[in-house]
Amino acid sequence: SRQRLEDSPLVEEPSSSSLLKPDAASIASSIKYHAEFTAPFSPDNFELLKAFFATAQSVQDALIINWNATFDYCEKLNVKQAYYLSMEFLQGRALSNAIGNLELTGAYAEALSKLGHDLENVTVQEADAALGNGGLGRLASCFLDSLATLNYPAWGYGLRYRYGLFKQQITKDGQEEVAESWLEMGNPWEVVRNDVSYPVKFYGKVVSGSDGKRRWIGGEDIYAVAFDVPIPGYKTKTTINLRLWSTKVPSEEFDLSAFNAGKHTKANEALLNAEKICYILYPGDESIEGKILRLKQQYTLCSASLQDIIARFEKRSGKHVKWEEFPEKVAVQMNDTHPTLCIPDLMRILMDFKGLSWKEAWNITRRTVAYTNHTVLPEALEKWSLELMQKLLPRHVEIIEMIDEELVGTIVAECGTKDPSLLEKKLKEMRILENVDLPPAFAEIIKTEEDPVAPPENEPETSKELDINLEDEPDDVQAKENNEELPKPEPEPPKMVRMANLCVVCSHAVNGVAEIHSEIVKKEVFHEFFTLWPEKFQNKTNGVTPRRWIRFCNPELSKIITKWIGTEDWILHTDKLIELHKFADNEDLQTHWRAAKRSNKMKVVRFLKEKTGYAVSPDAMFDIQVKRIHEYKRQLLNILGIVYRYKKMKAMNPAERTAKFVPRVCIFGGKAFATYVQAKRIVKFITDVAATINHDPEIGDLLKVVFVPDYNVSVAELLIPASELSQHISTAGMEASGTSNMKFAMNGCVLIGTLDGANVEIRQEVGEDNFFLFGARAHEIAGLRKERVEGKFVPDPRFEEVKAFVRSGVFGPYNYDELIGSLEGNEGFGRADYFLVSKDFPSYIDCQEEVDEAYRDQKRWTRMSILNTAGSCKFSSDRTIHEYARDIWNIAPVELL
Ligand code: GPQ
Repeated sequence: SRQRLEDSPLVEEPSSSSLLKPDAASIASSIKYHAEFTAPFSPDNFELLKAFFATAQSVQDALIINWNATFDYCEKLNVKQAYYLSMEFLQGRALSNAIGNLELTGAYAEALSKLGHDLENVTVQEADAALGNGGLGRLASCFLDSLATLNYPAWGYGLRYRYGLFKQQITKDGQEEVAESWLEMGNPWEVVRNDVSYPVKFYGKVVSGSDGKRRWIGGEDIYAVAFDVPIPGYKTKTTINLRLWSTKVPSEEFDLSAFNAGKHTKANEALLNAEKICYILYPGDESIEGKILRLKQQYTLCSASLQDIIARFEKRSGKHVKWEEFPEKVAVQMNDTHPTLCIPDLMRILMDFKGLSWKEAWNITRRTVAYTNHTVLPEALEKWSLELMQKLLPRHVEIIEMIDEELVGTIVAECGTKDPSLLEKKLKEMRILENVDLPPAFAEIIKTEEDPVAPPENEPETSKELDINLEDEPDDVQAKENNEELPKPEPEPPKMVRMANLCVVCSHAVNGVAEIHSEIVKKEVFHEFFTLWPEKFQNKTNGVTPRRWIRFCNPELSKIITKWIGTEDWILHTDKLIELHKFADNEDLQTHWRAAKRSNKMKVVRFLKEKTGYAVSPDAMFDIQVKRIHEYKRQLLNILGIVYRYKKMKAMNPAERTAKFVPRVCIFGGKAFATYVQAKRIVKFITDVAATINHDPEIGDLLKVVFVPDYNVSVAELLIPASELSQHISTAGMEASGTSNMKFAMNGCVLIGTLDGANVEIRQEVGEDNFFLFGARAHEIAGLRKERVEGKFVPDPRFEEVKAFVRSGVFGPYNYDELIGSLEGNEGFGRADYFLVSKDFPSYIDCQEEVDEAYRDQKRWTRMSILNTAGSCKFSSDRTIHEYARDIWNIAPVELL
């Protein structure tokens, strides 16, 4: 049910001027105005960077008008609103997206040309907003675009990191990281709200007040300040808010007397301490580093966002706040476990400040929050040291302990005590606290012969170690001294808080991000919880916004699609793309389709030349793998496949070679987590293989390998439209979903992949004939690993041949022992090929032969390409967002007219 503006007597007619679209002349004068008055550059030049800022400011004016109107409207209607809490938003550039969504691209191009500038040259001046690591952050950004486009009352909440994801440089040693400072020149898209700021407390202690209420006092207080980024929807006035928090201290904290006494550093201590919380995006892509700063970041996001949400709820409630109605006005979505602290924090605020009972607070919290899981990698399931958390957030730990105790009660009640080992197993798997004694009330009932939890004999005194952590500066010397002095008792297993368990227990909905992933979540990762509460578990297959990922990044293909479908409605209703199906063999369409691809390839040819110096042929097949570098994503399988191909080529004469192989440009891109040594070796190996092959005169254009430095959203927007084959080749069961696979399919790219993540659904939608499938299935993986470890696996001779070839030193003097060794045995560098590269290698290279064969028949290939676009309609984030709104948030669109 759509609530429309005209239904509401409270809202005045919007002024007619805001309904009119500005023409090129008025845009040009607005740009000129901003060039003179607001662009942060001296008046004596109107160069490109200044043109960008002035243009962005003029767009921002329009966005703010719509932002205000959307805000006022939601305020007046007081509808239920969804809040997407995420530690990452990978927004990329905003200018071309904003003018595209406002349908002003043509007018802006004309206005700029009047001022002597070219729109495209201006848009590339913008630095990517890289407040995210990869898929998880980009998903959050696609969701914002869909929420605004579909007129849902929703906001995003995140942190305003001063330094986004590092810039990657490729040198002779592989990857090097350089700090990225996207705010250096200023950010035209944000509005600082100095009046919207909240205190956030750390450390201190909890005491009981005379009223019996718990009070968290002392410690250090910092302030979170709101920076609002307007997010425009496509073809709608709705402009939602991405509220990013920055941290500071109030000016009275500045120690003036210390400064006057010449102690300048001391005077600034508090400020620095607060500000450093938002210095850097934590590079935590699917790995968890137990760092205090990260926990401070997470709590800042949760605490500030909840205070803001609650303040809004109270304001909109008027005089009589009914807390039981909170879940009817507010839905909080936790993007993975990073914002889990909003659970105990909401409980805390409701009980300690709003006077609610435990039971009332619990019911409200449960009905409000929901959790999305994005990974099944065990090392990525967040855990925090209980002790550390106790120091930093003592009141929250009390609440978490209570929730854990109630959970133990539920498990005991459900399972009974007749089968102690079953009960024990369930408790071990499900409890929020790990390696912590059972609450006293249960210790007696469940006492078994071999209680795995040791009784609390002496207080584990690790405060020394803790202090080191808290200070963020490990004092190795001191720690060593300590160790030497102490006798060596069995170390107690560390007490931990399992954030995912806390999320599952307290959320009313838990979802995975692709069908196969959601099944693994139910059957494996949270199996016991699923047995207890099957109704909580859902699937929400990811999606990507067709605005950024087809319409704006691939205008040429978009034009063709619009022409053949007969309308541009597909941008909002991607199911219309299915109509392309019936033209898949049409020669006229095929010709235009191939021409668009070629023109996109030409842009990449120029880009690669500029960035890497390599000249590649646009006539070769563009074969691309771009994503974070991770062993489970198996860039190593891809590059070893290329090495195999190269070795075969070298053994042939030129005529045989050209007859056998389709010319390919194999493109890689992606960042490795700075301390992930194996991932960095993979980058180095790829660049070494590239250097050898690209300089081999015998090979020429038949095979080129390029590692694109500093892969980011903007680079993706360039590469994806030019891609013909794209690789999504993770070990089955390990990639939760993947989202670039969806973008590639939309852009008429054929996928080679395993049955993993969203590949499974993509293959279903585009048709088995239009997807190159290979590799072991998810249910086989455990058995295959066991076989490997037991030494029963016999590798394919072609794999042995490739390894020997690498070891022979063809790719340079660098020692690849660790890299290649990880694919073998169990000793030395041997890691028994945990990701099963050797197992899938033969089926992968066989499959690559099929790819060559298909590509040789360009009609067949173009048909496959068209059918990929036609079959990609399910993967619009509009579909995903409608499902979240309906099944989890229970919110309805409100459209401003
Ligand atoms: N993902 Cl847990 C990330 O990008 N970072 C993370 O920290 C976690 C997950 C990805 C995941 O690997 C992909 O398979 C998904 O498509 C993506 O999240 C969005 O769900």
